[in-house]
Amino acid sequence: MLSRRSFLGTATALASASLVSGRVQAAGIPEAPTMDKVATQPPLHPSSGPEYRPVVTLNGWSLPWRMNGDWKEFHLVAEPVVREFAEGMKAHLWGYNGQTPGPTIEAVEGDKVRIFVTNKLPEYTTVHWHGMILPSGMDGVGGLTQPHINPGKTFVYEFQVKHSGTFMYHPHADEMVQMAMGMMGMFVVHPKDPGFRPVDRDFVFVMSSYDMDPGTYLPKVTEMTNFNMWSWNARVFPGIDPLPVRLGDRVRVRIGNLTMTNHPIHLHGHSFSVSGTDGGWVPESAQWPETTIDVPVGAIRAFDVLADNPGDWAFHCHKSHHTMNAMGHDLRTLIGVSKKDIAKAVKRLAPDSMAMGSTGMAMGEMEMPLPDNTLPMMTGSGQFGPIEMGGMFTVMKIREGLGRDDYSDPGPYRFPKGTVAYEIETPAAEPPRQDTQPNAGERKGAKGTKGMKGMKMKGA
Ligand SMILES: [Cu+2]
Repeated sequence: MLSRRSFLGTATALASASLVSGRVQAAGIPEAPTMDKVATQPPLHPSSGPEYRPVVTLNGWSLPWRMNGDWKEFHLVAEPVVREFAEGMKAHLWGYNGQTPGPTIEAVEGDKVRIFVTNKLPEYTTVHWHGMILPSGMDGVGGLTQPHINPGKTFVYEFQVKHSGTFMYHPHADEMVQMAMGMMGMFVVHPKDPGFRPVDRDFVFVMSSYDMDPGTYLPKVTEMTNFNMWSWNARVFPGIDPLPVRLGDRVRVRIGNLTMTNHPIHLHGHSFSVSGTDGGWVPESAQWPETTIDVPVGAIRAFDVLADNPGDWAFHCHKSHHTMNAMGHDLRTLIGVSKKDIAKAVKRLAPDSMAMGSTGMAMGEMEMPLPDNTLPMMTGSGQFGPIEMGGMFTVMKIREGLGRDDYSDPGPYRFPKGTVAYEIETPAAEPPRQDTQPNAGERKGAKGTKGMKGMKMKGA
């Protein structure tokens, strides 16, 4: 039973707390929406508070909120989730509100946000608001700026978002494990002035990496460098949705990096400018043209591009191992090695086995038999054949006449007649060799040509 003194003490503490921060009591916890679809969800237009043009999270969604006085209230639930990287492979991870990454939080410069965080993980956690300028006690560093959020408990973060830009959230508690398990999300703060660098389409995603042996369901959380699943919003090609864009749209792409290495992200067919980082907006006078932007670890890069070139444009990490899936790792290079005899012997022991690599690794239409719950190292097909990609790869599809908020896949590009690279009948002349005898070039050249053709291994 409360004594009069402790009641008064509590009441005074509550009154002063509410004066300082507008602190709410447990009765007022807003509901926590969840998402079970892996497809990119349509933009969440604001139903209250200031107007803005919302972002679209690649293979993700934005978290709905409620207004409580002049506070925007969100509710994140940290919990175990199952995430499908692409059809055929699921991972048992940790995330927020049903998914990893967690939903994108959107607010407007000047908003007062109150974010409830409920912990349904088997260990304690916190949430750090990466890049946000806020009071130290709201920074979410377990032990340093707050007590940890124990399993079953709910904490409240309250702060005013003072700067527009692109930020992230992730735990600052058992960080190595929790981030390796997928605990992360993006936080976008829109400018108060809707006329500040407006765009027609605004995409956002966070990059994460995992080390998962083929056939397993859990990432190795102590891995430091040797990852084999390179994901955008915990999806890998061909599981990453395309970015549909209307011809002539001004497009922004915001990319966070919570992997353990940098990623040079490359867009084909366009020149873009880097418009922002997690530190804020890059002044226009300081921007320069790029086609690849390196996104460092623990950082965000946003670029703006005018989509003035119609077509299907590859959009990917330029580290070629990052556009491969798990099966592409720890293999010997066997180009030039004849494996005919050994292949026969191995086939007797393992009839599903396939000797490959003697001429390169292009597999054409062939698919190798796989263990359960893994993905081919390179896969996917387009209108002209195999795309042979995995990991951090998708396509920006620029088309005439898409609806303003239409993010459905417009299908393969219909190339205007005469605009696609084509084969000619006449064989090219042999290049002169400087280090061979007059007639040796003929012999070696003929062999070389055959070898190059063999690289494709079609029907081999
Ligand atoms: Cu990469």
